[in-house]
Amino acid sequence: MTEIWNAADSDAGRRRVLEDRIKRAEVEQRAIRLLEMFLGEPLNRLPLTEIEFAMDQLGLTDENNDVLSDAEKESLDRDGYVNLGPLLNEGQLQKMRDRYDAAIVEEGTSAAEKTGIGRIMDTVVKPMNRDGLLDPIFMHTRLLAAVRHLLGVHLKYIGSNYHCAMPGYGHQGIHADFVWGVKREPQVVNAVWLIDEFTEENGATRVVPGTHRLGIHPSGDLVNGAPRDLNAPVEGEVKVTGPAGSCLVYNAHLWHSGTQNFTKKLRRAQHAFFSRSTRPSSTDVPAAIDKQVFERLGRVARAILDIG
Ligand SMILES: O=C(O)CCC(=O)C(=O)O
Repeated sequence: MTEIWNAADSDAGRRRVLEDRIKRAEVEQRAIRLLEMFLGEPLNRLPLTEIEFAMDQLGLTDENNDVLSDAEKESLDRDGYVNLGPLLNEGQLQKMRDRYDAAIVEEGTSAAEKTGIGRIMDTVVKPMNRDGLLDPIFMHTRLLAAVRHLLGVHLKYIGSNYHCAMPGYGHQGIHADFVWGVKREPQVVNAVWLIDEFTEENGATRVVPGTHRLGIHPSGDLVNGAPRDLNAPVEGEVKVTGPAGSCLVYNAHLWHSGTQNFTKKLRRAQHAFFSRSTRPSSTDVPAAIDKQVFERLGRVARAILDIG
C-alpha cells in the first residue's frame, strides 16, 4: 500500500498504479479494498462549501492567517508536530477531569484494568458533551489553524478518544495513525490535549521528529534488514512535556506513541483526529452523535464534524 500510494502524486496516478498491480496479481484483497476506499468517490457528507464557510468564520481561509506563528508552522512542517502551549484554563480542566473520571467508571473500567489504558471513544459527540464542555477539544481556533496548515481548508473531524495512562502502564509500540506510509501531502492530523501535565515520568507522548517525511510506516520499517522492534526506543525520539491544558498537534504520519507512566497518578489526555474532507472517516459521526449534542451545535461546528 505504501509503495502504491507513494508511487504517484495524484489519486489518478495512484489508481493507475493500483490497476497495473492488480493486473499483475501483486496486491492482496484487503489492500485493494482499503486503497479503493481512499481512491474512490469523495466521501464528504456535506458540500465542501460548508467547511469553506466554517473556515471563513474562524478566520482560517487564508493560509497566511496570523492564528499560528511562522515558527509554529515551521515546526509542523520540519518536525511534524507543534506544542501550541496551554489553551485551556484550570477551571475547564478540572471539570473535564471530573467528567472523564466519571465516564470511565461508567463505561471503561474493565478495559482499563486489562490494558492499563482507560479509553472512551467519540467523547465530543457523546452525551457527556451535552453542555459543550468538550467543544474546544475539536473546535479551538489554534488547533484548527494547525490542522488547516497541514490539510488545507477541506478538513473534517474523524474521531475523539480519551486516553488515560494508569500508574505503571501506558507504553505503546511506535506507530503512525494511518494504515500505510505516506510521503508528501499528509492525509490525517491528530492532536493530544494534555488534561494533566505531561512530564518525563508520567507517560508523555514520544514523537520521532521528521519521520512524517519518510513515507514509511514503522511497522513496515527494517533495521539492519530485520523488522523494526516497535517496542524499542527509536533514535532521535523525544517526549513532549508541558503544562496541563496544552495542545500537541502532529502530522499523524509522524511516528509516535504513549509511554509508560512511572508515577502514582493518572496521565489523562484527549485526542482529536482530523482528515481531508473527501477521505474515509474512522468514526461514523452521524451514527455516533447524541441527538441533543447535534441539536445544540451551530453551523460551524456541524461543518467541522461534516454532518448536517
Ligand atoms: O496519548 C498518547 O500519549 C498517545 C496515544 C497514541 O498514540 C494512541 O493511542 O494511538
